[in-house]
Amino acid sequence: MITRRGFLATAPAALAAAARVPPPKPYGAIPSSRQLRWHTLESTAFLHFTVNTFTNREWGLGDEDPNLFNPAKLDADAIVAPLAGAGMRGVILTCKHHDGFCLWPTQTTGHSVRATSWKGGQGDVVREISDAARRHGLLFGVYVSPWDRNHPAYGKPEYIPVYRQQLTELLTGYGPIFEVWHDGANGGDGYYGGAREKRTIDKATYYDWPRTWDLVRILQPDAVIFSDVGPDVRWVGNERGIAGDPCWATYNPVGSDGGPASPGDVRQRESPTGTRHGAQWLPAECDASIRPGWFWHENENARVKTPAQLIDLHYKSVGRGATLLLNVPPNRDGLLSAEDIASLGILGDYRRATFAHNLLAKAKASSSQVRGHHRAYAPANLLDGREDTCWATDDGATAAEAVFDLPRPATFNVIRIREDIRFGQRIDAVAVDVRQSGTWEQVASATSIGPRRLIRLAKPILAQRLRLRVTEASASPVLSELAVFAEPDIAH
Ligand code: FUL
Repeated sequence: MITRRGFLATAPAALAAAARVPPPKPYGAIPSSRQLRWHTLESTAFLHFTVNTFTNREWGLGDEDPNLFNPAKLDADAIVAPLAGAGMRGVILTCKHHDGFCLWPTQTTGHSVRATSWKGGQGDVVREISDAARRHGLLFGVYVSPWDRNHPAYGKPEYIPVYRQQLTELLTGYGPIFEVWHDGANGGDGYYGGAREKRTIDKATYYDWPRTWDLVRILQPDAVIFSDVGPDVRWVGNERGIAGDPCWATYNPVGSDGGPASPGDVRQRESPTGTRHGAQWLPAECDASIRPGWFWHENENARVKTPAQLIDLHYKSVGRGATLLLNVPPNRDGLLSAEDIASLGILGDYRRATFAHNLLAKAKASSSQVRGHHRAYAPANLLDGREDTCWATDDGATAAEAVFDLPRPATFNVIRIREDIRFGQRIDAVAVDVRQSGTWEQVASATSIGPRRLIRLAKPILAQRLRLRVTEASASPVLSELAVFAEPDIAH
């Protein structure tokens, strides 16, 4: 049925239901199933915790007395609960940072919790945090620094099996792991078993990364692997956690000298934006700390990011289609500090209050095109709250529009748009209009969409009729959501 506006009405009867219309062919690189799951997490938390917490350093030298590590009141539930409350869906712990101290009772070195008097040498921080994560519904991930400033063999071939053994222990002893984080910082001064010298490694060859990644695939096939260059998730290229605009999920990493890239050696200027039409699906992860440093320092208690700063960061990371990895470092007691908990609490309140209800959910949707006139591709699918249903056009379309009529006017100031990324990143630009006194007025526009784009308007808008326009696309558009929300006052 063609309506007065020339759009296809999407009432069930108006669209064919019987004959199957094949889905569009995926465009370019597409996400793996492990990446698809990771995209749905949106925000995750980082816990930087080790001897540095007790020495007031950011990078330990590797000569620290393990006994310095004594988080006497460690309470993993008290750490994880505020993260869950803030909307974090996973947590990654620094099981070993550059100083080499292992937070679990590893067999690979004596430089671990076993050498401490904390819990009589019987403690295991990885066990406590991973168990608590599961109790609170969060996935658990591991950061294991390749650079080890304690180990005598670091820089020599004998260290590589040690690193792989450490990974093996972590990936076999602590249940499902959702992400394995390989830091790019590598080589330099260290204690190295007493040698106290500078050891430089060839970043491209020393670790033989492909073999280590194969090991991760065997031990935890569902885990995504993070590094500057993936292979599943890329570093966003800055430690402020800010994604580029645009931020493409596709990427062709290039080394800092223009040659091949490797973890720790990437030309950072392209990391925030990725590469339009890049050969790999390699989405950005935005790591940032709630404090100036990655580790807890008493003198930074007054410099914890405010709720408004965290909310702004949410829009500049999650809102640009990346995943946020927000570091909230435990203190010397083994707890989160009150300042951090307070900011996280308001972030959680804000997220719940803002994103609970799509104000467009009850709108009537119509569109310029529906793929094969089939209801499986109707614009009403944008409103059903599901990421596995879509509005799609016929092949060859590079622009399209959908109109949404609400039963009564609604006020909103946040817009969320998602592509159905199972079909690749197809859209290059969109605009959103509202109908005001008989004319369409553009209120927002964006370039990259991918898994998600959040647009926060400068002021709330009252409207009963909205229009989403795909203004540029490299392949026929396939979208899974349009939602609008009203921010609560907490944000201001
Ligand atoms: C960097 C490290 O050197 C920092 O200490 C921190 O762990 C950060 C997340 O990654 O490369």
